[in-house]
Amino acid sequence: MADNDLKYLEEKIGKEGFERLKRINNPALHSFLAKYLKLCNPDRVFVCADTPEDFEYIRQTALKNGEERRLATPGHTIHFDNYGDQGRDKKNTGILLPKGKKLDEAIETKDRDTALQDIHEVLKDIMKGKEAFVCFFCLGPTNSIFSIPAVQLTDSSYVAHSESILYRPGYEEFVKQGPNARFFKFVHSQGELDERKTSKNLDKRRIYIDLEEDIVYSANTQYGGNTIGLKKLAMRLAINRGSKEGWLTEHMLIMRINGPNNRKTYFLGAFPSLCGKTSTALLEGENIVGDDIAYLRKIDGVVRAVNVEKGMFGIIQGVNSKDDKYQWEALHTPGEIIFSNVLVTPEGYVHWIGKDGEIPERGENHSGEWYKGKKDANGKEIPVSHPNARFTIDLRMFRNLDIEALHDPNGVEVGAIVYGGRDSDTWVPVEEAFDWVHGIITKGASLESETTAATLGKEGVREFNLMSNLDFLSIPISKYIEANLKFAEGLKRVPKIFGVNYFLKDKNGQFMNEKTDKRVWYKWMELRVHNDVGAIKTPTGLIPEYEDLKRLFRQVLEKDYSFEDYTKQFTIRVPEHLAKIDRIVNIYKTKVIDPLPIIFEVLEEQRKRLLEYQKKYGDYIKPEQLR
Ligand code: SPV
Ligand code: MN
Repeated sequence: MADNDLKYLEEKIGKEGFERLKRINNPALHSFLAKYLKLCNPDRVFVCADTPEDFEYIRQTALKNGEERRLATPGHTIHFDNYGDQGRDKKNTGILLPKGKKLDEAIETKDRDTALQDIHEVLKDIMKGKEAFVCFFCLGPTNSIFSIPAVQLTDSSYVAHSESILYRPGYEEFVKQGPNARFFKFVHSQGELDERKTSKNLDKRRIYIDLEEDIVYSANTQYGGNTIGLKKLAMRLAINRGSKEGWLTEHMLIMRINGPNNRKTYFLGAFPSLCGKTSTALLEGENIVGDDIAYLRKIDGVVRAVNVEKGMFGIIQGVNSKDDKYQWEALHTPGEIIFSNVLVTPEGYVHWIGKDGEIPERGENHSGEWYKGKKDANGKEIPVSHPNARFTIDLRMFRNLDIEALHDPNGVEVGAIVYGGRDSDTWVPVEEAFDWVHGIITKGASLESETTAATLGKEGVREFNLMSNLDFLSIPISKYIEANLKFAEGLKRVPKIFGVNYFLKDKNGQFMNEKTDKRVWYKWMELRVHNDVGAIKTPTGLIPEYEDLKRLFRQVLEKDYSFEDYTKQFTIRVPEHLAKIDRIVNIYKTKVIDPLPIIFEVLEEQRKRLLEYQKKYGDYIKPEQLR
């Protein structure tokens, strides 16, 4: 069998590429590649061994075949996805479930046998006439307990290019690990393309995750969230693997908050898409380590985390020179950046929703030729860029990258974990949980968010999204929560847990905070991690004292923070909290298989506290009433 695979690969790939594969002593890898090259049947195969020439070849191919086009700024390119392929396709993304296994209803699944047959039919000869790329990456730092090698087979030079920006090269890691590599595998084809070089057969879009073989299949789509195998597709495989081995895969940013006297405290943050995650990771005055996915392990009694990636697939909507200094600067620097689904002007510059300056009169965007006032087939005005338009960039292009932390094989010690969603009316801007269990249950496992453009479907609907990880779960919800709860057992230092809310609105529907206010919340949390400031106990957690915030607003933002603003923002909204508990309890009772009793216990304790306080202080409790 192994000999046959090698023989086939040699014939199909040619000498140079084959020699590269042979250097990796791993029959399972060879047999995987032989199987899927046979099935997809490309005309040519390029094997990437991570030399500078290899990466240049991928970049040039993306330009040559029109998946990307050059922009005016050197190194910048534009890629378009099909108008109907602008976000993660939840409906067609599924975990393959063998007969007899069950997952919660909120997790999209497909019958494994049927789906495998289906995807093999879809993939048959799908790469005919095309070139395939075989690329090797390492999830997490190389040479580390966190490292997971991964191989990508794709016929999209855009996908291969994006991954070379986003992930650490992994060819040498494969060579080093040889037969011991327990690697993830990704097969992707963009399928037939239209004249704009976007995937045409969206009706045959498939994203299937097979946990049994650690393979993800993706076909007839280009949007990064559906195709960049190492991102959200690998995340499902990693959640499954981690759950068996006692470590966690989280949809979390990693950042360094700089405390007093050069103290460095590392934070993790979980936010659903389009809820300020990237702008938090790039907070002015602090340092980014990662903006999307983290692996967490317990090492020597503390929680340590790594960024799975080395680049960013960031949302560009709303990025402006005032609120997003580092992003603004990086996006205007020559260097390797792939913009996707933004407007390109005839001069080769880009524009997006919420960018500084005038909206250009015309150009080309995700809808094709675009002019101000253009409407779609349903008469809806098409904005200058898609709300989920993105940019792909190496983190090195950010001035505030903590590069040592990024590549530390041992990761960083986690001081705090922050959960936040798009919540117009319930949570205060920042609140500390009483302890780990209270935080995991009332913050993480109770996370809700009003929907955004990052997934296809209606916007603005409040949805349950525990730990902002629901879309990526590959194990039962209860098992996932249990793994989170247990994670703190036996630790000598337990990270603090906080909830934040950047989206609180007043009665008139206006946001109550400026975007930059979050800089203050993080400085406050940093001080709390080290017990440097006090806090006010409320029925739902611990909130800041006015004097501390007032001082921090002055120090960080040079702003006066009024007692009136503080009171409005930090008023405990009892009826909204009670309604939230009702919603969450109902979800766990009706939608979750075998819910953990501790969830109800902790939520009921919180309800009891809220009712007691309500009796004493009324529906809306001002912080000063609790001091
Ligand atoms: C997100 O939507 O959470 C992202 C982008 O980070 S995607 O790759 O689409 O998941
Ligand atoms: Mn994400």
